[in-house]
Amino acid sequence: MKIKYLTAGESHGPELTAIVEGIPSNFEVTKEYIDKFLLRRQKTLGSGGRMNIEKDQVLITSGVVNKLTTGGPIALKIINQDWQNWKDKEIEPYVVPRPGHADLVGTLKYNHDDIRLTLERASARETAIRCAVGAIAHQILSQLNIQLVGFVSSIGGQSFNPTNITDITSFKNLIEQSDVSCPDKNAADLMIKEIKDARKKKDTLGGAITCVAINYPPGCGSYVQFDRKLDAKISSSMISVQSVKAVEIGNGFEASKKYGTEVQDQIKLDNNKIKRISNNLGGFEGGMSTGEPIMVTSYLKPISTTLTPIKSVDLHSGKETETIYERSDTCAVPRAVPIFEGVLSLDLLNSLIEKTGGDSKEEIAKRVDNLQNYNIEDFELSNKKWTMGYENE
Ligand code: EPS
Repeated sequence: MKIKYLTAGESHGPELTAIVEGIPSNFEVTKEYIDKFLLRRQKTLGSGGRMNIEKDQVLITSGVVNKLTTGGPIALKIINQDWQNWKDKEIEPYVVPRPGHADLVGTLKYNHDDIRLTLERASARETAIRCAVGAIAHQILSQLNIQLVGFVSSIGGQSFNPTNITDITSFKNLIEQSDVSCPDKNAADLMIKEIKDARKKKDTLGGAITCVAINYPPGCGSYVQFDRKLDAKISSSMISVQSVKAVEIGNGFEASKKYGTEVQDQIKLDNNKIKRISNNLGGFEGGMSTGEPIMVTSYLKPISTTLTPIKSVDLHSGKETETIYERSDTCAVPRAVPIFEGVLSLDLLNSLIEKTGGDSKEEIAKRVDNLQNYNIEDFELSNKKWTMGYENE
């Protein structure tokens, strides 16, 4: 791993913090770019009261000087505005775990005296700082001519599955203008209705977010060892985002139901450029990027805090009971898009730097440009008979 990062902070504590290590020098990284990601993460449709309290903005206190990365560790923080409401508060005991949240197992595992000690750190509030870290990688990728965009591809039973994304800029504008981060107006209207219905029913909803990266060079990741497969690494990162229960690369779910001849992305030549007739495998073969658009969909379960009580047990009295409602979102999917863009950007940037080597933008950019422009003449096959010799036989 070239890029490493850690986050810290409790949901209702004073602040969230991150340290990011391994970012090369001389890339532009700005507060403005990161704050735009944070603003998108605060989208209101489907959100609960907390998003009216927070005004997330990043503070960059190390590793970026005069808007350029130095190559040193980057330190970030976001102040929790809600801390003002919590710092002198007498906190009610929290003894009934919400099924689906970390409450029950976390309290058991860490032998906490109150469930809140678990939920404070397990909370998806942590995604605010992860989103800020990811925005750095996203901004750097854009300087290497790699564009990455995420959108909502389903909410509840309503979905939107575009077949081909060519004009990523106009797509991006449509996503940003949509209340549910879905570029298709008809699908978006149906999704909005789903969220409103769920709220009326005092329930919550999940959905899916698809991220697409264009111009990502071939040959990042590797088939030679299980832990070097880039699609596997990405899947693990996506699952680590709160609420995610499944990850799909390309059209993975549909592909599992079809014939091989229908699924493989067949290869053709366009002058001396190698092209594919489809992208069902989402830009990956053998754990390596192919140069085709990277396509990753993350599936989020509905939020655990439901207005309608559900069965649980009181961990203090030891009796069966029902959950007690605390303020929460109905559906966090519309505002989660920049988190996934950021998390995917981090894996893509990391793997790219592993492939190119280099410590500065100047070293890396040249090598990336070469990789992005490969063609049939870059192969050096001898086309001669050979034997597979091992000296110890
Ligand atoms: C969350 C519960 C809610 C969400 C929170 C995630 O917070 P609160 O308990 O303060 O109402 O709003 O998400 C955020 C605070 C955020 O910034 O995304 C949970 O339990 O996971």
